[in-house]
Amino acid sequence: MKLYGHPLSSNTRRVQMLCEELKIPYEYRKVDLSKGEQYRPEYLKLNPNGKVPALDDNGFVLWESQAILRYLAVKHGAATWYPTNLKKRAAVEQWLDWHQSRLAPEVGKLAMHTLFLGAKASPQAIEDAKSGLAKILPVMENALARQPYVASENPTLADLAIASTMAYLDMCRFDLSAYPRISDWFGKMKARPSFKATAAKGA
Ligand SMILES: N[C@@H](CCC(=O)N[C@@H](CS)C(=O)NCC(=O)O)C(=O)O
Repeated sequence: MKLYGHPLSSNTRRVQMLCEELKIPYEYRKVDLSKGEQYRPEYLKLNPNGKVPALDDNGFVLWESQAILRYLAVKHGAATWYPTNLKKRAAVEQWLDWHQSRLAPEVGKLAMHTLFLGAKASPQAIEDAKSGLAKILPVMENALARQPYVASENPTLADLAIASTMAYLDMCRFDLSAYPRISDWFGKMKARPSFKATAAKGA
């Protein structure tokens, strides 16, 4: 199995985290985003969106990191990470959707303008992302009052997805102290070997 990704990509990282958790061996192929390799014709045949990650599982090609998470979890029978029980699975789906449609865009905007855009960064965009997060994060903070992980008593695909994105909040030195349950949860996720093993190296 080949995983095409980039070391600074949180979208790649969540797939790598699941592979670490489930001990799934894979060959890592770096797509150098800084050189525009994601737009090379041979890569666009794998992922026509020009984005990482992409998975090639013995000729079966899949893109969209959360679709890859679901595929690998089902393939490897990882029922604690992706429950088979209808309602338990629906709760994981809810948080995966929340992550992708609510959290990731705001964290992405904050990271882009804080870390990557240099002179083109917009202070207004940073403020907008922070006010977006001030509306979104309380939803997760309240959910963690009910159980220790977002969808369940144990970590699921949703926690991997959220933790991989929140790694960028740390890089942006975003203050999470107003959210004590998120801070505890994030501490537990960061302590997992899968998080440590997938920290950006050789970007
Ligand atoms: N929804 C996609 C997002 C993929 C994505 O945006 N990847 C970024 C890196 S984290 C990328 O490849 N950007 C390169 C570009 O836009 O040129 C997923 O979850 O896989």
